[in-house]
Amino acid sequence: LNQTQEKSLSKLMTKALRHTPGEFGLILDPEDGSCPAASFLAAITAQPRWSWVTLEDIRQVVRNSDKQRFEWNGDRIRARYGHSHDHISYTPGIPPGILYHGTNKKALPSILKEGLLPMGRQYVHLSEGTHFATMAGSRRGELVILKVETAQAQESGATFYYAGNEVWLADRVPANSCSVA
Ligand code: HQG
Repeated sequence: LNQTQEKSLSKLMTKALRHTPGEFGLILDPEDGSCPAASFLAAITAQPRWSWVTLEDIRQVVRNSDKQRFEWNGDRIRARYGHSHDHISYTPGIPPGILYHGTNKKALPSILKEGLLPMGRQYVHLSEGTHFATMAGSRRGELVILKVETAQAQESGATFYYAGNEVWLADRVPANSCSVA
C-alpha cells in the first residue's frame, strides 16, 4: 500500500467499524465493537474498488494509523473510538484530573454555553495530552484547545471511559468544567 491507498483504506475501515457496519454486512460485537478479521476482510474486498486488499494491507493500516484508530484482539479487529452509534459498551474509568479537547474557534461560544456534546458521535473525545487534541481540533478551522477539569465534570454528572492510547470518552462535559487551555 502506498500512503494514499493507506489513507483511503483507513477511511473505509473507520466507516465500516464506526459508522455503518450493516452496510458492509458486518455485525459488530455489542460489547467491544469487534468483528472477526476474516469477515472484515471479506466485507472490505466486496467493495468495488477494494477487491485486491489483503489481510496484510489491513494490518499495515492498523500499524501505521497516526491516531491508533484500530485494535486487534486475537483474530478480531475493532475501532478504538469515534463511533457514531451505540457500537461499544466501554467501562467507566477514573480519568486524570485534566483532559484536553481540540475544537475550533467557531464552536467555542456554543461549547462554553452548552458544554461539550457528542454531536454526531456516541461520545465526546478527550485526550490526556494536547497532541491528539491538536490533531482533532485542527480539522475544521482555527484550533482551540480546551482544558477539562474532570473532577468538577464528574460532580456535575459526567461519566468518563478510557478508550486506550491516552484517549478518553465522555457522554457530555458540562460547560462549568471547560476552559480555554
Ligand atoms: C464540537 C477524529 C458546538 C466538537 C478526531 C467538535 C478525533 C460542539 C465537533 C475524533 C459542541 C464534533 C473525534 C457544542 C462539541 N457546540 N460544537 N456544544 N460540543 N462540539 O468529529 O472530537 O481522524 O464528532 O468540539 O481527530 O472533533 O476520525 O468530534 O469540533 O480523534 O480518527 O463538535 O475523530 O479522529 O466533531 O473528533 P467530531 P471530534 P479520526
